[in-house]
Amino acid sequence: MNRALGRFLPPARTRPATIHQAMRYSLFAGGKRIRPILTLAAAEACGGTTAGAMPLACVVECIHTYSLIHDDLPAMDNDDFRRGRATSHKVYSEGIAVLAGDALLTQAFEIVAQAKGWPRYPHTALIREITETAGSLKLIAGQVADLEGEGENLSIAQLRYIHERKTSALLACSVRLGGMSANCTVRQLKALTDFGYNVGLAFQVIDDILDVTQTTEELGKTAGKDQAAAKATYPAIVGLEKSGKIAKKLTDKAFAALKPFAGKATALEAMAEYLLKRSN
Ligand code: GRG
Repeated sequence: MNRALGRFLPPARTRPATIHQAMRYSLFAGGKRIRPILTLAAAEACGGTTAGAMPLACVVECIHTYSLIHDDLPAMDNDDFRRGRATSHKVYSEGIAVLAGDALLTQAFEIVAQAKGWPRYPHTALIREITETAGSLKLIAGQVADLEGEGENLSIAQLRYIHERKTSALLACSVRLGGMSANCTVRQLKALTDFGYNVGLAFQVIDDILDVTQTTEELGKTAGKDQAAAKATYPAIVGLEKSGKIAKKLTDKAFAALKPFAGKATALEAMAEYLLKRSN
């Protein structure tokens, strides 16, 4: 994964070196690579190959890293610590951090252009999938609702709206792109969508639990931020125990979605289990 990402990005010394170093600084900071692994696992479930899925796996990691860099900016979540190191704007400057995020998002589309394209999923379908996910109806919609929800008493339905967009959309897109790289059938794509949707929701519930129960060192990002920012979360609304049960129920739904793969989605199953039990 790291080798592939390294090959797609301009070398660190390419002029202007600051921006290429900043892109690499955040991309190779030690993220868990959950989304690209989901892409590779989904490709495997649909009979595809790692080599075929790798460009699209790199695409989702570039988009994810861009969103983290921008989310950490003072104008957004204002965080100094991410992936176990100082955030991009702390090391480089706010201007360079904005540009590093922009450059990673743009890089994602260059990588799509280098991907093969498949009979059922030509480049137009891939680009549409990615723009719908990263655009103002999903990822950005989630971030807007998250910002506007700070300090508000949100209902569970409003919280679900945020989680579906800011978190679940990119996880669903990650598995869908994996399926597309294997030229998957409509039925397989539907199963992957259901899996990604539920595993994505579970992921955010667990993330909110970990924000309360883990330390900054364990997380590699600042712990206790949700309470400090008066953010609505499942633990804040229904408590830690019930939040754990909700995450388990969503994971069960994700497992159920894999039925059509008849035992061929073992890597996706392993990921769903890991995401439920993770500690960072
Ligand atoms: C477009 C600025 C902008 C934001 C879009 C995705 C997003 C909205 C903001 C990112 C911050 C955030 C709290 C997202 C929710 C998903 C989440 C918990 C991300 C952290 O993902 P991990 O744990 O991180 O997979 P690593 O560092 O391991 O890759």
